[in-house]
Order: sequence, then C-alpha cells, then structure tokens
Amino acid sequence: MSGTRRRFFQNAAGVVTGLFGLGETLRAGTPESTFQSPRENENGRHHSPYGSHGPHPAQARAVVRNHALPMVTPDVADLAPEMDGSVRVFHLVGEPVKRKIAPFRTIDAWGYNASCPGPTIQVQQGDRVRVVFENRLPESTSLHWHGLELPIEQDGVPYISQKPVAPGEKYVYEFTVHQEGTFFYHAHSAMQEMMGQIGFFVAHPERDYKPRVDHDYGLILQEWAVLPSNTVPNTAAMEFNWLTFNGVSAPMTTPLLARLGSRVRLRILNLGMDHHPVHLHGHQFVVTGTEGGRAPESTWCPINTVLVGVAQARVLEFDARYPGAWMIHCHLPHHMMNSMMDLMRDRQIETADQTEAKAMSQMESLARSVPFQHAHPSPVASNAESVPGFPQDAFMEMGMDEVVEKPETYGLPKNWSAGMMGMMTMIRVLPDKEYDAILAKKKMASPSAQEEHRHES
Ligand SMILES: [Cu+2]
Repeated sequence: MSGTRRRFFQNAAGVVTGLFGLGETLRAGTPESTFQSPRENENGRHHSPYGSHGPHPAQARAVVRNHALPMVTPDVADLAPEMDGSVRVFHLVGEPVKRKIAPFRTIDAWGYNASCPGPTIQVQQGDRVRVVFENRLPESTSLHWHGLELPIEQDGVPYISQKPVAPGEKYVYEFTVHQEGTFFYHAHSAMQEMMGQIGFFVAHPERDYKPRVDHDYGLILQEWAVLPSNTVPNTAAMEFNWLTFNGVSAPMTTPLLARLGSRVRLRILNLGMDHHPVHLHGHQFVVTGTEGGRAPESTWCPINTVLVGVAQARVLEFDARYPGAWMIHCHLPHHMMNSMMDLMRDRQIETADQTEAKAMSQMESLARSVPFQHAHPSPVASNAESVPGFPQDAFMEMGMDEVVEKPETYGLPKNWSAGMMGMMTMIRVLPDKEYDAILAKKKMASPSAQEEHRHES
C-alpha cells in the first residue's frame, strides 16, 4: 500500500457511511426543493453502456413527479425556486461577475446572480415556470430559452418577440414546460453570450428515464480571449486562450465523484465559437440525449468521444466500472492548456528556438505572481537544449495541489494538478470506503449538511 493510499485510509477512519449522494443534495437541495436525494440503485447493475435490459424496478413505477435525481453542476450553484401556488418561480439577475477561472486569473465576465455561468435551473416536465428577470447590466438584454417549445412572446429575442429589457428594468417570463431534457437559457445577443451569459435549464422527465442513474452531472463549455494585462474577455476575438468547464479551468475544476459500480449521466452543453470533442478516459459511454431531449435507445452506440457542437447539448451515460481518476476533457490540443500568453511572450513567436533557462525563467516569473509553490516534476534529458523543438510540454506543468485542494481532490496522487489544464476535469470512480470518506469530508466542509441529511432521511 502506498504512503498516499495509507494516509487516505488513516484519515478516512471513523467516517460515517451511508451518506451516498449527500454532497449532491447539498449543492442542489434547498428547503424549497422537492427533489429527492440520489438513491443508489444496486439492482440491474450491468456492464454495458446500453444499460440494463432485464426487469428494472423503475419500470414498475407509476408516473412520479418531483422525485427526480437532481443534476449537479460542479462549481456552479442551483437556483432555488419559490412556489406561487403551483407555479415554480425563479429570480434571475443579469449582472457583471468577477470570475476566478484559475488560481492566478480572475476575469470580468457577465453572468447571472453573481455566477458565471449562471445558476442551474431545474424543473419537472409539466411544470408551470415563472422567471422574474432583472437587468443589472449596463446595456439592454433579454433571456432566450434555448430548445424550449413555448409561445413566441416568451422566446426572448430583442425586437422580434419582445422589447429589449433596459438596464434597471424587470421582465417576467412565464411558460409551461411540456418537454423533458437538457436546455439552457442565454442572452440572445452574441457578444453577451461570449461574456458568459448562459446557464442550464434542466427539465426532469415525468416518467423516469430507463435505466436509472445514480449520478447526474452537468458541464458548460466556454472559451475566453483574455489578452495579457486584461481582465475583460475580448468578445470579438476568434482565438481563445482560456477554456473552462463551468467557469473554471483545470486544475480548479471540481472532480466529479462516482461510486464504483454506479451508473453516471453527464450532460455537456456548449455555447461558444468552437465545437469541442469531449473524451472520457477508461470507459465507453452512449449518447442518450441531445438538446432536443431523450434519444431512442435504438440510436445508442458505444463511443468514448462526443463532439459537442455550438449550441448543442449531449447527454451521455456510462457504468463506472473501473476505479481510478479518469479524465474528462476536450481533446483539441489548444483546449488542453491554460493561457501562456501572459508569460510566454516571445515564445509565441520563437516557438522552436528556446533555451531551458529561458523557459524556466518565464515560468518562474509566473510563479512569483501567484501564491503557490511552482513544481516542475518531470525530468528532461541532459542534452535537451540541443534537440530542435525543445521545450514543448517541459516546464508547462504547474503543480498547485494545495491551492486547489477541496474534499473532492482528497487522496489524489501528489502533484496530480500538474497534469490538469484547460477544458478538463475528472471523474473519480471510488470504492465505497473512499467514496464515503470524501462525502464525509464534504459534509464537514459544509455545516448545513447535517440539517439537509435530516430532511432527506
Ligand atoms: Cu475544445
């Protein structure tokens, strides 16, 4: 047993078991929420991404409303609804947002309710929904409900379906959601979209999807052009130097957690200038839905990379069969790195004519500007400087484990963060003991956990 692993179990000793899903509930649950906490479904465990083909307990269930497994949006909060009779009411405020996208980079984005992307809205198919929108931006805007079939006056297109919402004004949207699926809301103005004005709008189905899943996660893909010494994204740029999942670049992305043997749903949504081929390590998955809702099972086929085009959502499901920390990332090479524009300077021009000393001094200048120890873990050859093209990835690795530490990173190998950059996260498939240990740590980190647990018991 390695030292790291031994420490993991030592620290895990004495934790409470049986807290499955508590963390997810914490993120999504609110006193107003009627969603249930995730239930582990041990029946029908199988080893096919197509899911269980045998009898399934869910099949015997009648129509159940307001009992869906909530989606968890790592690094983004849920928007809690209020109830006005049977109408689910959400208050959404469009406003400038300072977003820390990396430990050493904060940008001036625009978003909703102090969040970029905006908070996740979750409803049930059939719900009547009212969104009271307030514009605290310095210019007019509107809200479009992407993918929803609703009356034209609710479509949120300036001048076409409504007057623009002026700064300081409010506008009320109200509609009935007759669809199920992964939708989103966004400003219907191109530059505002690129400033970050987007959020999830998830409609849980009236009848549970089959097979049922144990975890449901959402990722929003965004890209930013933030020039050196600037904090405001250049929305006219076509080249992007910061790529984010849910508003943060790796290694700041919070790892997804899955109990070994569970089934996972992952909803990926893209609103930017590029299409992103998102790849999952170590597992095959099936695409069970798009921005148009659930896809028929006859269309499911095993893959491990899905192209998420602009304005599309892709919903994938897989069985978390293999323990480990498995990468989920856009596979475009430039989307697998964080901006070096700030520090690379002339290297952007002289890419093939650099010395080790120069590369090192560039990284050291960055290290001086951030509050963490800069580690270069991987060795280079003694004759490296005589090899054309050197350095490439040498010196790009920036270990910052302590800076991005959180319960979800507990027990990862030392310097794990050096391998994480850009549009990247991981799903940690964990045996019971390790999974429960992290849930216990999350509970300790959030004092409201105990209270929430009592509600769910
Ligand atoms: Cu990409």
